[in-house]
Amino acid sequence: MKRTALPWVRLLPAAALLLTGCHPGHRQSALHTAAEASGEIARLWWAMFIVLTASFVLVMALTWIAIRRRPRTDDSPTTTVGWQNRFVILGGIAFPTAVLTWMLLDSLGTSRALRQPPEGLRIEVVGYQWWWDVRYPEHDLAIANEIYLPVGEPVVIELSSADVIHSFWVPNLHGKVDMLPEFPTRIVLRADRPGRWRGQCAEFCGRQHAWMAFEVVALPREEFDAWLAERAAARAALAADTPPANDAIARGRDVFFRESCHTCHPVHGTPADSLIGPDLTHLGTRLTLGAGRIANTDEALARWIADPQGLKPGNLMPDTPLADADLADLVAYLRSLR
Ligand code: HEC
Ligand SMILES: [Cu+2]
Repeated sequence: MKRTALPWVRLLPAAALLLTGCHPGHRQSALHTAAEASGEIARLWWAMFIVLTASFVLVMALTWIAIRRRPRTDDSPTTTVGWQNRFVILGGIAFPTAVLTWMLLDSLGTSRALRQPPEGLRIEVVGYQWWWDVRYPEHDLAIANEIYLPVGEPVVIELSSADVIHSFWVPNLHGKVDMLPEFPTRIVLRADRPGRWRGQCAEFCGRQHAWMAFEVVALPREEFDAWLAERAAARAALAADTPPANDAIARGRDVFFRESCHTCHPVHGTPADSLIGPDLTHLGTRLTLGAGRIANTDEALARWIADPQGLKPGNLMPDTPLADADLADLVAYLRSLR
């Protein structure tokens, strides 16, 4: 039989697919860890990867040898000899038992190491199709699709869902935890260093599951406190009904109420308080729009308001056709909410 030249070439498409996981930023990777918990998980992963790869290579080598052996002739003896029995007992029973027992014990040990007392800053995260409501109850603060936390301190994230089952996952910091409609769960995160990572819903939850992402930003304590203080000052200004900085913003606020945006989106200090969509009180500081769909810029925001269904088909915000001037004013208003 003629051998195909370079059979390895056929493996290239598969290798290329695998390589798509090698994003240079490693902002969403369980192997580029920035916390003790994710470090434990990565260690277990590597240990299993190495031991199981070695077992796989060994089994394949033995299979290869068996295939290549000269076939028995009919009159060869069929009784097994001592060394063959020992080989089956060691290789077929003792070795797999040892490997599986080690895997079980190491996994249990890792789970234990991941258990943390629920002490520290409290943050509530509620999953919605297809975005994340994020609240700091001790600071009367509500944002969406991003979580700011202080470096080096445990942060207790209390998880639940407003509709279907979602799953909270920031691979650089920790494992996955399900978010269930009527049964609160929690996870304790502790980032070892400042940074920005990407989280992702890890439980298929409907059409836009893939665009149910969020950002985690870990700041040194002083910067985190400054971030909280800036948000509190912005809310105080809204609550005091401070006049808008310019006419466009004032007109934009009117558009917001005229176009019924307030029937779904809360804004602090205004009559808008129904939580069907994300809280927009601090929208101007948001890193992304649409749970990671696009970066938050003036142009992107205008695009989102005019055509959320084009950007994220099936999401629960309707398209709102607006005159150009109204749209520009509305963008000015929303971007002024810092
Ligand atoms: C029927 C309820 C509803 C109405 C009305 C509505 N929205 Fe939304 N809006 C949503 C939902 C739900 C989302 C989240 C979509 C997603 O990411 O899956 C959203 C997302 C957004 C976002 C992105 C927020 C973020 O943090 O990513 C902005 C900005 C926004 N809406 C502005 C508006 C404006 C301005 C109006 C009025 C023209 C409006 N919305 C009307 C439900 C609504
Ligand atoms: Cu989800």
